[in-house]
Amino acid sequence: MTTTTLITVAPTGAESAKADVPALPVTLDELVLTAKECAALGASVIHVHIRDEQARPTLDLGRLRETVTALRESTDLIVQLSSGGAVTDPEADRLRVLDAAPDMASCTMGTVNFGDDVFLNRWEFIVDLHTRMQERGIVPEYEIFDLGHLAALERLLGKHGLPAGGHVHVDFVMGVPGGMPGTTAALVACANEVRNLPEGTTFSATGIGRTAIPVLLASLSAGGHLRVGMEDTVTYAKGRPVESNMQLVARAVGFAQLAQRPPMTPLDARELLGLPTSR
Ligand code: KMH
Ligand code: ZN
Repeated sequence: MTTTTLITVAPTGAESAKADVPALPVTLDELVLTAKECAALGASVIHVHIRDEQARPTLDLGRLRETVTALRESTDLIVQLSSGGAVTDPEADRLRVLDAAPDMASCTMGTVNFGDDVFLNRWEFIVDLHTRMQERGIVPEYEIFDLGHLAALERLLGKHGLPAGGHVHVDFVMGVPGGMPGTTAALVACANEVRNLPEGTTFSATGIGRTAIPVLLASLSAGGHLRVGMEDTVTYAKGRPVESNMQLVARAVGFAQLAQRPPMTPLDARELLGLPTSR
């Protein structure tokens, strides 16, 4: 079992409105400040969704480029852009995210009901994302919302080869209404399925809403890594809104230390994920 923990912060997402969640970082300045704070606590990867002037989700390429540059200038975090965007984003815009040349991008491994919406990820689209990332040296994080998405990943790698860098890393996104539940049993089922993927495949996990803590504990005990942040959780405890992403990262770091698997440095995370060790 790995002796350290890769901690990813997902600070913003595309689902919460700033009006409902005032602590959500939506401007570039807010995002950079959050990134610095979370890096200081022990995060090594940042999963990024951006917002426009009105704080609405956007995949505007100019803003994405500016965001990648600003995060690189101010932190040594691994910058992972979301190619998932919002459920309303067209495929062409989601593919264009790669033009912002991040270190990593997400790649969701199948369609899933997403609350009252559908998060559409057609097979051809997944293949397109995967192969474009291979060509450009962008390392994917394969997002797994359901057990079948792992079977789809096995098929993808079998037909189209390993990702850039040669290492496979997946993230279990658990507890989305319409996806797999955020339970220990579901996490163990996924961890078992990971054994069918290339040797050395690593996983992180995040639990949406109230599944955050059970998923975090289950992932640590199963040898997995952690993703936390206000994209996934806006309530810290019953009746207590999250005050900042720092609060969630600090909690994850605390649990990781209790598990005697302290946070991984960004440099170690780069080595683990198959990224170049310098930019
Ligand atoms: N916002 C969700 C529809 C990703 O970032 O790749 C998709 C999502 C996954 O958050
Ligand atoms: Zn996301």
